[in-house]
Amino acid sequence: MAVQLSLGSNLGVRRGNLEAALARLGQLPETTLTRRSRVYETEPYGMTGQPGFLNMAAEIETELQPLELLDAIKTIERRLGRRHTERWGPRIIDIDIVLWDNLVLETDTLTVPHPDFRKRAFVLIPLAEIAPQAIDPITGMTVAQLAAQPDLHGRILRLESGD
Ligand code: A4P
Ligand code: MG
Repeated sequence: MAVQLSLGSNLGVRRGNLEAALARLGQLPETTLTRRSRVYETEPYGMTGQPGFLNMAAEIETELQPLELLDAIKTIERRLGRRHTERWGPRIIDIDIVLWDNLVLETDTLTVPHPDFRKRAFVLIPLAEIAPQAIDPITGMTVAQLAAQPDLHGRILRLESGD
């Protein structure tokens, strides 16, 4: 199954954190990293006064079940040194599951599609680079259409140019 992910970092060697996360995602069982977007500097959203974010999108092909992938993602986040953080606060690495084919899932620990992705430029613009035709099963809109909305939060500042 093709699964689209959003990655973000605003602490430490941000570019290195993203690369390390991608490498570990590609090493998961029954999983291949199939696409990755460019890396963008983005405006922090949700909590002001925190360091700027680097964001990117990736696509994997996986046979894992959704909760298995979520567990694996949390392990990767911990291994990369992420500690408990405030909601919306600074983090070494954040990996969110954005879309999982046409799956709609709501459990205590996992909501797919990601509940807030439709309003986030820092998720949609990178994702539109690698999966513009992916469809949000809730609204029926494509990623390209969602990314073209005028009132998105967490806007793109520029392409990343080294930490
Ligand atoms: N969870 C539920 N659904 C999902 C999903 N689809 N993917 C649960 C991943 N996790 C999901 O996440 C909290 C819990 O959400 C997880 O334990 C999982 O069971 P977390 O990553 O531990 O905590 P968080 O990231 O602080 O919370 P949250 O709500 O995910 O934060 P957001 O909404 O991701 O916001 N600004 C810019 N420019 N770029 C950013 O990347 N990121 C945030 C984080 C704020 N502002 C930002 C950025
Ligand atoms: Mg998260």
